[in-house]
Amino acid sequence: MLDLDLAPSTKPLTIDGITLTAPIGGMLSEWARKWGSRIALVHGDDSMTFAALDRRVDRLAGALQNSGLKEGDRILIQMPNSIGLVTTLLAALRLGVTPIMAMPAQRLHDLSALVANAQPVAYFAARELHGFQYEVLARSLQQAHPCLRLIVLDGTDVPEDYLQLSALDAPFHPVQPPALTDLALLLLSGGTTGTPKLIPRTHADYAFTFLRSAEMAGVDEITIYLAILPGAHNFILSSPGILGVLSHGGRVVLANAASCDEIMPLIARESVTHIALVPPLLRLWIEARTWESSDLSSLRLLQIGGARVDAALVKQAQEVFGTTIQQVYGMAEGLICYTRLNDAQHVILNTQGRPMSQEDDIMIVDMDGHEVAPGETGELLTRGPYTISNYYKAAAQNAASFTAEGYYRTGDLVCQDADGNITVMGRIKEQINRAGEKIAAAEVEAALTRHPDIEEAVVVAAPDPHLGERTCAFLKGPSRTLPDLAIREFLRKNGMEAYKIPDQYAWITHWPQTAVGKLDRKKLVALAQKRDG
Ligand code: AMP
Ligand code: DBH
Repeated sequence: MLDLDLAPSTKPLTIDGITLTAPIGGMLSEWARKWGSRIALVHGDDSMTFAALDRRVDRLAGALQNSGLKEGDRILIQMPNSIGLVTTLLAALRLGVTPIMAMPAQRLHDLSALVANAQPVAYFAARELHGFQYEVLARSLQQAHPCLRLIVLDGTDVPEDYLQLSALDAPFHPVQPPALTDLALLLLSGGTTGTPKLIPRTHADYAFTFLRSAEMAGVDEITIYLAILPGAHNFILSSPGILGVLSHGGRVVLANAASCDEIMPLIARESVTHIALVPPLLRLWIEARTWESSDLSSLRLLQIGGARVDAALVKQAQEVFGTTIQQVYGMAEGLICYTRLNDAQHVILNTQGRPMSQEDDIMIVDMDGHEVAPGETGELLTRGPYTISNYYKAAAQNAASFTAEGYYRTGDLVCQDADGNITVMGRIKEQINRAGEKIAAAEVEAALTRHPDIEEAVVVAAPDPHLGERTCAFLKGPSRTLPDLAIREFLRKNGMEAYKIPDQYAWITHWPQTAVGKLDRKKLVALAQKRDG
């Protein structure tokens, strides 16, 4: 017999005990039915209830429909933390349009590569953030990529030929909702190659991610989550982040400043209970508490993730903030590991927790791909119900990033204790993790060698007390007199994002080599450290 109530595309699906009945855009309507009059979002003096959010997302989806966007199209979203970011994302999902989630710090170089690959039809940005004008970026992007038919800027004083987000308002003509297994959104990977890779996440796998994550972080209706790192980051969007908190009736406070004298009073004012930080920010916050005296007693959980953290820093954080700490080791490709809220102290201090699903299938392997002995260090491979098995339109990279059995090669060196807890020991990927921002060495090397006076460039990560890792560029070339400042300026002028510009420069006459004649990056790291001290 035909089931008339359920269109085939919305058949429920269960992943590891969590039953999903609607795609993400439809889930919002359920949340609005349950918690309609509660506050969902706060940004500055603005706030929005769940019911108002649901209505706003409908009107915005209607306006997007009116502008000619349709199911299967892609849009590029590069918005700071704001109500506009959340409504745009959810409106796209409701319409079956695929958002590409770019970080506010990305510039022409990255965005151009993404647009060329994914061919989005629209670009959404703020007018301005921290003094940067996105209109200029929008015009350059549009000039280079005619696929971008529509530019929408959020904020006052929007140029006439661009649409303004707040003006986008039209009745929504409901569409056949996407299937749970359909592509929902494209996230960006830090990656190790020249251009950022796009990570295709489905409604089901992403909803599972934020629903299970909300359980892991003890989120409920009285949770007040403060998002200060970019909402386009998987950690902040779904671990449990913005979506995980909304899915449990909690409130999300949106902010963009990371400076302690703005954020700490905001925590007090909004009675924030949950917050996620990267280790370098945590260090700053601990230092700030020696002079900053806002009442932070509302805090219940401090999540730390995105990069390696010292046990000593975690301990200090416990003492200074008096809250439960949760270590989070995750990746936009899927797998998320958490320390559990009731884990023993030594687990919380020294490990990055264990996978959030029993269906996560992990394997730790040596250089030859053989599983290491228990407790030994090797590369982490992972597959499971919410981990991708290919990047979006990246055939060449897929072969290198996934095994024949469908495991994602994380490039992370880890070990696992008898209880299953994972500790991240290092990385085999040629990537710099600078304060949680992932930088591909290859990309910076390619940009450096575009300078006429630089023949060869090798970029490595050196340990840094403030950044976790800093970017060091080793250069070969005839002149060797190029001042650091000139190189920085060259990179900036060529559209490189500020956080990717190397922190340290050194000229070299011979590349150090390993026993088998390969470039010895370890030696370069040692050199970078020596020059520093
Ligand atoms: P991405 O693939 O760009 O989402 O970046 C994910 C990568 O960030 C992981 O593969 C790790 O290298 C790193 N990472 C994330 N969380 C942690 C953590 N808690 N400790 C150490 N490294 C981390
Ligand atoms: O670094 C990451 O990509 C990350 C860290 C913590 C992540 O994607 C996540 C949690 O979901």
